[in-house]
Amino acid sequence: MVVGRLLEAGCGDFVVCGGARNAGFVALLESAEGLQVWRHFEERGAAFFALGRAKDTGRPCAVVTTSGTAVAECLPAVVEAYYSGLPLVVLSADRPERFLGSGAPQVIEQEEIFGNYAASNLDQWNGRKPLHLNVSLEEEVVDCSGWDAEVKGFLPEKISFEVKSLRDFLGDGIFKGIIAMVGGLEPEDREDVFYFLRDLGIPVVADVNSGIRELLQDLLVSEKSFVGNLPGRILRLGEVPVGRLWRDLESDSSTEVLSICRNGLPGLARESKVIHGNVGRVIRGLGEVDFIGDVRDDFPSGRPIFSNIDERLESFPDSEPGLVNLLSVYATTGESLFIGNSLPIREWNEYGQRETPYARVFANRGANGIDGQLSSWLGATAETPDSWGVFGDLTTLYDLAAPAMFSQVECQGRVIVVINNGGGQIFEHLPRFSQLTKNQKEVIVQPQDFDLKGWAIMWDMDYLKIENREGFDALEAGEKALLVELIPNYSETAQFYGV
Ligand SMILES: Cc1ncc(C[n+]2csc(CCOP(=O)(O)OP(=O)(O)O)c2C)c(N)n1
Repeated sequence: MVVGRLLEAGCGDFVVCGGARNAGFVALLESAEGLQVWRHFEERGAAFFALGRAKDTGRPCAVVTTSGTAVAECLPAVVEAYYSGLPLVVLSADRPERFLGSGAPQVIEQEEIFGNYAASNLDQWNGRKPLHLNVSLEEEVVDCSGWDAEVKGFLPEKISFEVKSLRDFLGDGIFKGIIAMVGGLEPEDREDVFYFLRDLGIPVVADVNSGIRELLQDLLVSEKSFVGNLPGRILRLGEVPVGRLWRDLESDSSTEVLSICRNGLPGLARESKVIHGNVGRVIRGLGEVDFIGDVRDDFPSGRPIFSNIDERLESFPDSEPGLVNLLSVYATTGESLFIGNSLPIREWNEYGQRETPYARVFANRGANGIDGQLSSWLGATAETPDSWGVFGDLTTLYDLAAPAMFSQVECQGRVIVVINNGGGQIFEHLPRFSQLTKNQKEVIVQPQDFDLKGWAIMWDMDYLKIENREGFDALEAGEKALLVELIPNYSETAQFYGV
């Protein structure tokens, strides 16, 4: 029986969506003890929630759907899981084979619907990408009596990797002209990466979702130090870095790049090298490196750029970067932090505080979507009190039903911050944006002026609107989730960015 086989593969976490075709699965899962079963009414959010569970636990989590478009709703989360190398499972109920191609209600081509993005054979699944199990079922009552659910350990296939290219890349131990760029890291890789970089002593551009940005203090440089002055070699560790510098590498192939990452993808369309493996294991595999020479004389000190940023933050405290900076200080009090895509993660990297590490940090950087962000956050922090999530306004509008999970997840001290800057303001930063017509700009930015208070009432959240620095004084999380609508001062933001 397929559910039993999933338990053997280490999957004990299920997000079950309603439907008649999958009623047998529902009955079975609801009757079992020792399983973690969540309920949701919409599959897109449920699949992202399951993705978040897999991020949190490092183990597979399955979303269970009925037949028809319900299965198709899981595609965005499956794609995200694929690029993040996460074991998201879709268990879909299908109508019996004789219905295929008939056009009968809720009958679609479900087999292999996720194409390359998901494995479909449990026996050959390596536990490092999504898995889709599609099961034809009659609508029948399932007898669950005497079922003893036992979840086994999760043993993803070990990726074998080589470290020679890393050794060659580091060369003779004089690390002149090398910098490290650290993208999102799995929690288990963080310690190895931190000590490795500290020993190497090379400059580091680190994203907040690396989880070690604030620990690297002395080595940390702003990526702006490299504008028009690209380093000779870049060692990328973890997910694809968020900032501009990585994108600039695309058009300049004089910088040699070596990536060490879990999905084995270069993250660049031009020539570069990749080691496919768990970053921590690859680094450990390198063993001792002879550290000779001193890189400091070549060190592009980040200090002038950081102090220039700090000055501007002080001059424009109610600008979007100013408020994000203050928010980043408040968020250190939380047990976990999820940072949404678009400007939130970029602004946090550039303007977030750099002194105090966050207990746990998450982001969805596999495919950089703005969809399913709140659901992923709730899944990743379902059991964590004092969880902070920070999202853009369009990102939030995309996932308005996510709080349907509030009744099942930990809400004590939960703070959801929506940076409501009236649309997709990231596009204002595009180089060509100013040349567009007013209409073209509106189509791209999708300006909106919704007041999110109504949304807070709908899902029974506490609500606080913050429009300036002083507004933070009233920020106090309680038993219920707190929605903070953060509204940056438009003209200060424009001045901050020198527009
Ligand atoms: C699913 C999806 N659709 C579209 C995009 C393209 N996109 C990137 S950022 C963005 C706007 C995000 O707006 P908002 O959430 O308000 O954040 P802000 O840019 O203001 O920080 C869009 C539409 C995407 N990344 N993912």
